[in-house]
Amino acid sequence: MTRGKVVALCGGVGGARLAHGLAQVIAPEQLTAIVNVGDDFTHLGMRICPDLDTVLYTLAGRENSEAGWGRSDESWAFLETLEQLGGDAWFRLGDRDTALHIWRTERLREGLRLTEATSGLAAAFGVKARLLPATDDTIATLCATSEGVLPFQEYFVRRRCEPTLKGLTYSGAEQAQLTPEVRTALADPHLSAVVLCPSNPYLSIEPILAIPGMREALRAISCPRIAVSPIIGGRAVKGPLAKIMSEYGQDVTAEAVARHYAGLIDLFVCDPADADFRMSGVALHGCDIMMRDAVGRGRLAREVLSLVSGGRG
Ligand code: FO1
Repeated sequence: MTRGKVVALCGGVGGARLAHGLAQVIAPEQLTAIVNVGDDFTHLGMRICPDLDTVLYTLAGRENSEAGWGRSDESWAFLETLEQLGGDAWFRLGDRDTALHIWRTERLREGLRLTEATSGLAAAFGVKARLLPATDDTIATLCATSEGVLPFQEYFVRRRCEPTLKGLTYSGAEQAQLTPEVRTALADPHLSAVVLCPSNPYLSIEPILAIPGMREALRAISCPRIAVSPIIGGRAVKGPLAKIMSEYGQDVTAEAVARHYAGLIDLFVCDPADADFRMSGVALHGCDIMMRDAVGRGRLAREVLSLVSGGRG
């Protein structure tokens, strides 16, 4: 197994699960997760960072694995009371999760960067892998839908992705800066692999790639850059990806995802049944990419990193 550094670009559930798998097969200190912030929003006066929190809880083994978000050992007295008061309860915030949002909001208000607040949370949860927001600046994914432009969480949670999606913009991405920690991680001389995790390419990975300098940084990397398909046999493993891709006019195929990453990857890992295409500069690797449990996460991570020892591509 590689002794070098591994950087994982991840978003929600799929990304968190593969990051968890990677942290099982290499030393957590070798792993850096660069996480999407386009889903973040301020709600009920709290700064909420769903993808950072999903990766944090999953790496800490504290995730709510049924829901795919939030944490285990949760209670709901806060939200029940808020609902009784007629407050906004559509975004399900558990009591313990809410304490994390309040703690983070206070740190940000005191002037800490999101990177620093996230590092404090990782330490509090005993997470040794490095957890980095892609930027400390604000990016807000906006969804142009048949019902007008909706902020991401309004589309995704409140409206349950029902409106037809016509377009996505990553508001603030052009002005956002990669953090020094992200630049350092991508330029690390001991970097042995970059993994684009099986998150939604449009919702979770694109808001990272849209930050100026990110694509150039990926292109300058000489170690293998490996993407894992979030689609198996024309069906998204999780979430609304299939719906989004078809509304986006894309084929709902692993091939369409691979082509979305053209120029940024050397290897594409997908189900053997989906490895029926050719793409110049990209080597396909067919294997079972379903992560059904913690063992499955480790197995896929081992499979992905086994491609690294073979060198690039
Ligand atoms: N997703 C939902 O579908 N419903 C929820 O009520 C919900 C609450 C929630 C609370 C905290 C958190 O960190 C995430 C939460 N999510 C919820 C997930 C989140 O909206 C999305 O899964 C991600 O933004 C997409 O990657």
